[in-house]
Amino acid sequence: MEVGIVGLPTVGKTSLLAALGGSAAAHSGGGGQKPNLAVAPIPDPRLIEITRHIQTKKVIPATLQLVDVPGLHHSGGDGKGANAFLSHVRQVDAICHVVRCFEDPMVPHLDGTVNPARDIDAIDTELVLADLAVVEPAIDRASRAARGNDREAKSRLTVLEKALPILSEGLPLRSDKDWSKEEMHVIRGYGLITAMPVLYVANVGEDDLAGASANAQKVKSIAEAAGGEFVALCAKLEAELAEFDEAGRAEMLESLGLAEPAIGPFARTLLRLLGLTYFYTAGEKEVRAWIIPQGATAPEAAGAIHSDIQRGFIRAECFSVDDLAKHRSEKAIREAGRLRSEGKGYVMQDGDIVHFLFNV
Ligand SMILES: Nc1nc2c(ncn2[C@@H]2O[C@H](COP(=O)(O)OP(=O)(O)O)[C@@H](O)[C@H]2O)c(=O)[nH]1
Ligand SMILES: [Mg+2]
Repeated sequence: MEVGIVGLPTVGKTSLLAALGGSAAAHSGGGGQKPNLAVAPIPDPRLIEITRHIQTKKVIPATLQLVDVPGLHHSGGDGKGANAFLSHVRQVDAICHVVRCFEDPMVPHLDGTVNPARDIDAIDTELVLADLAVVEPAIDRASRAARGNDREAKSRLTVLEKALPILSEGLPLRSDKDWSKEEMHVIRGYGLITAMPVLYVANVGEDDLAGASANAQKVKSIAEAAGGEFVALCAKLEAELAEFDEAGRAEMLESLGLAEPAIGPFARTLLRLLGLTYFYTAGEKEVRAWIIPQGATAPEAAGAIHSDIQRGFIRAECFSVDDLAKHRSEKAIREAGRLRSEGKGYVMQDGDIVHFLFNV
């Protein structure tokens, strides 16, 4: 799962990347002119539960890939300034829009004051312009190709011509809820950012960790109106937390009254936004978490591991993490009649632990 982080300069994007991806990410940047990358393991209590009962050599959590896009700011209207940076987020699964809510005289805001609604509008405008800068020339190309009776170009053109008036009105493509699956496929092919699901992050001060301030609540209501998700966190504090060892982190979390580092709620919210869910494989060699779309069938889940396993799928032997917690071993699960044998049509359930039987 890949996420592109956008927002105005100095709102806390790099701090967030460092917080979520661990301290190593914090120092990979420099000047804020190049995109920073981080891979964040997603904490998962169920992985811990599984390894309490199944001895293994290696535990592999699912990961979140983060790309931090620097320097988005009023480009002067043509979207081209933003475009150079945004090329790095055209293939991500979701956008994380960081909004400054914290007050700090040591970190002057580019526009003088902290104003979430104004900032969100500025970035949204940049993103719409950046998509327009893709759609307009694409329409020219597609219409030329369509004249040559290229069927595929014709259907692309139809989608682009539906997108153009939305963007021309200054609206994100996701504001139209009626895109079909085929249309979304075309849109994804062009990497149009305003069609991607969006998670708004209110970067709050240390005195507002719950996100109760007027500023944070403003972000929340904008997120809801846009059909997006919302998380409040303090990026600076989280980045500091990431520097601690486990014991220090636990102590600091407790003193702050926080249940867990922000990567937990951040990742869970993203999974919900994207309609994703987990399954697990568990054996002597490794215990591993996999992310799949909700509603994926057993062969589709197998395909997340390897296309060969999907192609040669015979059946899936499944039990749930809850079964394992209750019966404590695979043998006991089998004896209790809780080991299921599922076929091609089986729809994966969140928290299934699976052995795939296949034939290539
Ligand atoms: N007080 C406070 N400062 C923050 C917070 N988040 C980031 N900062 C500071 O704001 C400055 C800019 O942050 P940075 O992450 O580099 O912003 P970026 O330009 O969006 O990548 C840095 O000095 C951070 O320490 C926060 O939640 N509270
Ligand atoms: Mg930065």
